[in-house]
Amino acid sequence: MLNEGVIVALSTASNRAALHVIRLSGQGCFEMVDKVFVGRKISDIKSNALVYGKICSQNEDIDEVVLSVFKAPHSFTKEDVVEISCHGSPLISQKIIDIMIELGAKPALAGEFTQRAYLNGRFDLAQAEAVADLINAESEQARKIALSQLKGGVSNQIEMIREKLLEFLSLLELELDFGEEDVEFANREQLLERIDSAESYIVKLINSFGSGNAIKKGIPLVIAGKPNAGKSTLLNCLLNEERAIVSDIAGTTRDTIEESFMFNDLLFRLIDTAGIRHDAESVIEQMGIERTLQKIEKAEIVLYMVDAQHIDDSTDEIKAIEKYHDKIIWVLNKSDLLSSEKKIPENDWVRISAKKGEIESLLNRLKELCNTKYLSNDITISNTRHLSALKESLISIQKAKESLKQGLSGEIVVFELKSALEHLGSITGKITNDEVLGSIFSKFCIGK
Ligand SMILES: Nc1nc2c(ncn2[C@@H]2O[C@H](COP(=O)(O)OP(=O)(O)OP(=O)(O)O)[C@@H](O)[C@H]2O)c(=O)[nH]1
Ligand SMILES: [Mg+2]
Repeated sequence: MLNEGVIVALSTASNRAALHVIRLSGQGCFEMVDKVFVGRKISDIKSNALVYGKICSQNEDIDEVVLSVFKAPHSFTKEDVVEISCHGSPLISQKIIDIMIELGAKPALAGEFTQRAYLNGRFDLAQAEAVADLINAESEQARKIALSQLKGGVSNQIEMIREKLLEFLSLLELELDFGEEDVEFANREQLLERIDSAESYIVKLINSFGSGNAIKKGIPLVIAGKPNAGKSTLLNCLLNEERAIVSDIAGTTRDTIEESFMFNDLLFRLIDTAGIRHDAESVIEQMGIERTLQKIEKAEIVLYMVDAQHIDDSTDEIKAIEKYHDKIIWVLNKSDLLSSEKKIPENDWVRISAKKGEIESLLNRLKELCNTKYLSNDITISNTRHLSALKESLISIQKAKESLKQGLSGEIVVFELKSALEHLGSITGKITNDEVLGSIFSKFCIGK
């Protein structure tokens, strides 16, 4: 049975460390720990406190410990909670856990503490999911997004949209109740305005997923361009290590190389691609361009690189990818070899020398692009479950809107609105089921 009894788990990593923290939650955990704790009687403690003492079982001292005692409801789970900080030996912490299990505690399932916190109303489901995101955050920006979601950023937005729709729904239902008398309580124009506004909020949230998800998982940053342009040299320069093989033989990089790269508080998945070969045969050339296009399509940001001495040979490709201009940084490499007479296009090219490590202008441009693309203060979603629920609710809202416009029966509109509300409610957990909860919390680590 969920949410009942005392659960126990190691909340810190299990390898050797200065300390390990074992967490117990649930009614009766104080009495349970009291049986083996030599120090103050914790069931008598009035407020949240730290207590020093030792764990002793069957007349044998196990370890000196500090207990953090949290009285319900002033704890993470809103239940009585004890955290036992012992010496960080896997042997000691396991022994203490075993003792607690012998005394009647159950080993906690993955995410069970957070699940209890959710079930006890500590926060809603979207916030509970943010706890896992916060733990898994790999960059400063990912941490910020998770924290804002934990504080209720997404939840408040969803609630605001739900309220708009609920008011709308109640007006329509009232009308339906008086159906026989053919009254119209709700002004159709105003209803449409209201639904339009709900729709635009949902669309905005849906659109935020692209950047939110990229920030969470690592932003795909593709280095594309012709063989020998210096793509691998740039990769090495950005990573500050000789990761990719560099040579003056065109076609050195055969397979895509992918590495993590941290910059401007963001995590990137830096991808060095095989240069696009331009063969004499135009069909093959076309294929090359197609491949570049595919890579560019999938990327969030593209560093399109050209050897400054051969910029004139890249006209076709540049034309083909110009429509992706918003996510391309045009990079003119080998500027150290450029003679002063060489004419360079006026537009946005950043000039670098990857070989000499002169890439400041590129980094500045990348920073500018990231600041506009990823560092907004808008509410951002980053969870695929939220995305699909929002998409489903959008479909229903659009159907409701269409029915309203066509003057169809209020019942149809009501049906679609209820469906939209259900989908929105599933995000914050207003409407949910055990299966969904199981799948969400099983992704957490044990002890959280
Ligand atoms: N002078 C000069 N040479 C460079 C610069 N960047 C790269 N090179 C040289 O250009 C050659 C090709 O560099 P790579 O980094 O292997 O080029 P690539 O684009 O990865 O080539 P492929 O893997 O074949 O597609 C090497 O000999 C590099 O040393 C630069 O800024 N200045
Ligand atoms: Mg290469």
